[in-house]
Amino acid sequence: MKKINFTCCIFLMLFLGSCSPKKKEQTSKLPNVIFIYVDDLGYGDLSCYGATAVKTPNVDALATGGIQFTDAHCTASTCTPSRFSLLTGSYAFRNKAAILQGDAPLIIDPDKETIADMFKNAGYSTAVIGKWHLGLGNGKPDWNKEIKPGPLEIGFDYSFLIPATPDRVPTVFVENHTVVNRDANDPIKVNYDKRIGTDPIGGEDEEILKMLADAQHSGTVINGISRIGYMSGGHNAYWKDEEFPNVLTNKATNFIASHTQKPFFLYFALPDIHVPRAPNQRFVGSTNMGPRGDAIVQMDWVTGQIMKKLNELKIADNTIIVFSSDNGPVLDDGYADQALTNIGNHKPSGKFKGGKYSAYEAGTRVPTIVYWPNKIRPAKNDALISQVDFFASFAKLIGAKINHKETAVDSFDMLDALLGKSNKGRQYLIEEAFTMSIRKGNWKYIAPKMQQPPLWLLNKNVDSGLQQQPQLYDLDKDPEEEHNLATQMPEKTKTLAIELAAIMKAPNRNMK
Ligand code: NG6
Ligand code: CA
Repeated sequence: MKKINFTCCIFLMLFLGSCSPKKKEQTSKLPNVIFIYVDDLGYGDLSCYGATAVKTPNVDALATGGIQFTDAHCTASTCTPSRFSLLTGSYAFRNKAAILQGDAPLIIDPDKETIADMFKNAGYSTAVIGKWHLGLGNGKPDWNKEIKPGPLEIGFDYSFLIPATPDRVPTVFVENHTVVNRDANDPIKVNYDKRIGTDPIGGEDEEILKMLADAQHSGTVINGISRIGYMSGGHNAYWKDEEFPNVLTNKATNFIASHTQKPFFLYFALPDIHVPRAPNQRFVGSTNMGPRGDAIVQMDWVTGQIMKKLNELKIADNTIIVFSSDNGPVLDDGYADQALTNIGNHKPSGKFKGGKYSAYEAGTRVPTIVYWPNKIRPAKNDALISQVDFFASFAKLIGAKINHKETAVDSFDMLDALLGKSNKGRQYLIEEAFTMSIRKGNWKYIAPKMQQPPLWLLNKNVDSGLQQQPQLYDLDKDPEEEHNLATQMPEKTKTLAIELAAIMKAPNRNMK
């Protein structure tokens, strides 16, 4: 049973009234909430976070008009766990959520309340548009029939999905329970173990490929790009990667435009700047960094289109935008797309170490902006914030009550920090990679290796931060995590190891 109580309107009117006395006429309505969730965008990838090799004017406008966080984190340095935490308010390691294949089952229990349920129960229309990667159905779904459970069973009224990642089959959109443009005469089959069908695969004929790929990405070739996994059939349903910005932006702006009467929650999960990076022609060449840089510009354009639509509809003042990323940056993620060779002076991780897959700071410290025009005073904020807290924080905002014994067990109310009324964040924050880390103020402890990373990662030029020894860093003095103080400061190391173990063992509401 999904239990929800809420005392929304009276609370909200009082709350909003206190935020902005001049705008009382708009406060009778709960604010719309949009999460713009970018894929693999690093701390240093936006001009508002210091990038100069790429210009991101639309996201920069959110930053200068909103709260720009300097120490906000997704929960993990890969996608599935971070998304799991964002939607459930609980850490993914409790559910052993790891990167999923495209035919994995839904990993969120439909009986558990999600952030989408929370909004829906408070009267919101809810939608997810874009990259899902949390599994669909009960495993190996039949893509030619109704596919469920999925987002509609966990609180979303509408969904339009890239089912897993753009580099994984099936390369088709799923709208609500159905593959878009499915064709009974050309049934879709998906297989992650062996080649199926007669379509070409990577490594056979370079001529047909838009870019070369590594062995894992050399499955079925679709739209000139070889993918992870094999599929046959569904030719009418194939997406065109270059059209993602148009297709997804249209879906998002249509959803917004048709929900102006009632508050809405839109989880807009962009496939940029994940591989395969195949930006639309109009963004090609807009940076000197090749497709990865151009994909950042494309992502910025998409963000601008959302803003444009909100302004056109005159609902921008009643809409909160949360902009962030699901994990840190990666250059080579399987395709030869010039990301490494054309990087020049650009620093995707900013001044931090690591990136996607890594236990170091840039694995989870990601650009994070909260924008609510005329309601919050623009500022930078250095509070320690985790995306796992969005659930409890937005519950507070809209007056929804959470029973933390079973719902959003790791989520704390950080609303004051998110709205820039305070710069007090968490005392403790967990970072998940192939090991676990804990932040406490300026201190960071990285536990010795807990999992064997996949072979392909070991062969890559990625420092995943895994060591046999504990690591301790003072991020105030050493934000680059170069000087391991664990041997020098055994007591501090031990205390943090014990505190990490305590949070990992069970949710601890006293360790905020
Ligand atoms: C990895 C893929 C990588 C990417 C990642 C998921 C290989 C060698 N690499 O397994 O390309 O798809 O999974 O990225 O297969 S994420 O952002 O969705 O977590
Ligand atoms: Ca990602």
